[in-house]
Amino acid sequence: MAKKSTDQIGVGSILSTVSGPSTDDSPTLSNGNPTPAELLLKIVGSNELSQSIPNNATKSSEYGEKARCPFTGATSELPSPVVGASTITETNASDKMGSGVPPEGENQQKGDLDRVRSDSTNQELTTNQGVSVGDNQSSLKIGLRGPTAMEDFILREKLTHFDHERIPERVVHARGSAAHGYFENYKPLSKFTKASPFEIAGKQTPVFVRFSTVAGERGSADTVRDVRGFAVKFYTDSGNWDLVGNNIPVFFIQDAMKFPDLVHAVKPEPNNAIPQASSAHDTFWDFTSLMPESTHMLLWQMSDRAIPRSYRMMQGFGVHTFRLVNQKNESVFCKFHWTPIAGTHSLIWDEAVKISGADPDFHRRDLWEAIESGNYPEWELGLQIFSEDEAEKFEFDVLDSTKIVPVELVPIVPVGKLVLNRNPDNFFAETEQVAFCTAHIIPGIDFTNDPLLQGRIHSYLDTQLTRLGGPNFHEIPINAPLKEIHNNQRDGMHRQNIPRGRVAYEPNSLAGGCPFQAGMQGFTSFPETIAEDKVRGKAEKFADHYSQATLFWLSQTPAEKQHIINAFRFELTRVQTPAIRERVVSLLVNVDLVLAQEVADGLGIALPKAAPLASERTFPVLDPSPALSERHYPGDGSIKTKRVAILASHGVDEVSVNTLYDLLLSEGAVPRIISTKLGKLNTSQGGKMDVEATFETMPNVLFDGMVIADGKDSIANLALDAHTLEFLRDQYRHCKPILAPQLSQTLLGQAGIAVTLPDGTPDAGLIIASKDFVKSIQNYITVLGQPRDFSRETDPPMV
Ligand code: HDE
Repeated sequence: MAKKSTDQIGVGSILSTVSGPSTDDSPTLSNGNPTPAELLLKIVGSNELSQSIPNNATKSSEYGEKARCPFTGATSELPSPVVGASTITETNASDKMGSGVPPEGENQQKGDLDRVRSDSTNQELTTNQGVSVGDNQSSLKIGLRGPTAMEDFILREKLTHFDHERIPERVVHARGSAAHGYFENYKPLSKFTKASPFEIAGKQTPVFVRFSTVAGERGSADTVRDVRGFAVKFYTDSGNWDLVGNNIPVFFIQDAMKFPDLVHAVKPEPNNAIPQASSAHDTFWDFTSLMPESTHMLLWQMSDRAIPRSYRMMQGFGVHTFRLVNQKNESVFCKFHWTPIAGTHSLIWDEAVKISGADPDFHRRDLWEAIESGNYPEWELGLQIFSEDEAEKFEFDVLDSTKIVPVELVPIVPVGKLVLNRNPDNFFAETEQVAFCTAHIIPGIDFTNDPLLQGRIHSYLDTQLTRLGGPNFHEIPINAPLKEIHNNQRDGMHRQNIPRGRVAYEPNSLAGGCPFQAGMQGFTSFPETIAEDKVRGKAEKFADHYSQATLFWLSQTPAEKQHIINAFRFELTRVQTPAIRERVVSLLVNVDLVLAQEVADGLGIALPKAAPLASERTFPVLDPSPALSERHYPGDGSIKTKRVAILASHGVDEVSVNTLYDLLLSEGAVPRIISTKLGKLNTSQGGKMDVEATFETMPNVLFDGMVIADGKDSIANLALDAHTLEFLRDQYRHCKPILAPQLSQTLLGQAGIAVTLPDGTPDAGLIIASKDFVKSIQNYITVLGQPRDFSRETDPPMV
């Protein structure tokens, strides 16, 4: 190598960003040379680093058999931190730039929500640029009565921001409510999965859970008849895992290709945008009656499952068959089940309709209030685990989302519990901006070839691009994983992360090969063997459209069956086209003749012929499965969070009400004194009692139970307000427990309420207080803690 005339030759190249010296010899900086030493270090170091990776050593592993076990990317240590810097000026610190300390190997954007929570206590009002606002009352005008000045940047900023406050709502599941909490694992599941939440006994993984209705718009009522979404985001230490399920274990369709059709059919009709949040219209039933695979789901949707009492009281299901994969890369199939500790409870249709008017936020409020009051909702997670060989032998296809795996075939193994213990700070920032995605899985969980699931893997990420405005929605704090993000994805709308260095590709030598691929430590797809033709179609077993619908029907209690009949009658009566009604009943003929006949009678039509079957094969009729009835999950008998109305007026007996109130409160219920208007009631003892809510603001449907307060005058006064009778009638009709004093029997009679059931047997839910009032209350509390007893029901209702 020729000797350079001066050691400083080459410094010019260091000072320039174009071209460089033709040799590896680094120049030396002599005293007085103004070139920063770091720049030399960076340039020289980069060359050294690049030399240390002379070629792509692992390239050959991408091919053939070797590709089955992805390699860990080759890396090389940086000779000095400055080599990885974007700029040597990074150490020039400021309040804005931060400390100037290189965040080597770290993504500081990670972490909990503390980094973005804000509070304005004792703070001045500012603009979005942080400028203190002197006057937030008036715009800047030319004279007190003059026009507004264009230069009023404060007004303009405020209005502009306001003008853009809305984002598109979710295409489906627009209406929802969410809460934070954790999942706690019972014991290691390493035999089946390496998924980190299931690694260790007692391990807690933070979660954010959003419940939703499907069809309604963002402002629609909570208690409509609909499927409920049950979406869980696990912030695991190996990245985010989203289990985006429903409260019904099956779905309407078998293939993602039909999802837009289904949703267009159920959403408000496109010509007049009617009806809101309801399947009771022609297009929904037109579509489903032509899609016999939806029959099973339709039975669930017409059952009480579609009008839950509370988000806290519904099951959740992953719906699809998923895979679990263990460290040895062995895989089993799996179905996910969430079972509420409070039991599975529903509303009655008449009640649900009235709640929609009385409190459209019924479920949102219920979830919020339960968490605020420390009654943290809990579910147990259970898994049905089975092998591919077992699945092959089932009469149905486990890749068909219109089918369940009966628990009689594969039992549910409890693996952990979910607890929701924290309400969000801000609805928009958290509940609205959370982006669930079925493609968010972690090592240990994998997909199956369920064609519905396969389509979802695409759709959830795609939809966020419109809804959240670009590909960086993962940076929105509620969506950001707790695990650090390191990749070469760059730019896009609303980018917040500031990646350090000049390298945004892989392989590279200039960043020492980083970030490097994780190889077998990272996510690897289960190597399922598939050798098939490319074809549009479905497997033969998918053509069984009715046997599980029949199974569901036969597994219901008589009252549940009646509710299903009534729901079909209601929905189809709202349908205007007789041919559609008839076609729906023709599907039901294939499910059960009693069901079909009852629905046909309800519609005033003759029983149509059965809809043609899609397959010649005969599918087995399965024995009823009690686990499919809601009554199988009565809950723990507690009355925690149950709302109890105590109807009172002037002349109320203060002593018995105090006893009642205290006992209910001590059991965790929420008693409220209800009367005609707010204010104080004169008690029969000469005291005063506060009214807490009125008949108008909290009508009967908002309570789980009611008590008529004792006191002769109070009862007489209540009888003068027709709301009382309405209250009583609906509580009775909706099969809710009533505690009534001896003196109120005339009032009960006025409301048309008999003390015995329609069949003449005693009514366990109507407790006439005995002399031992405490015992009566205790009886009442026991009944209130049970699922509703439907024995009062008649069709049509007599009260
Ligand atoms: Fe969804 N679904 N879905 N879905 N889904 C969405 O994603 C979609 C399906 C479910 O609280 C959307 O972020 C397709 C089954 C829940 O934010 C969208 C198909 C199940 C939520 C979408 C299905 C669900 C959604 C709308 C058939 C139960 C709310 C906004 C291939 C297992 C999540 C969004 C939340 C939301 C697409 C079928 C549950 C458009 C294409 C089956 C709980 O991406």
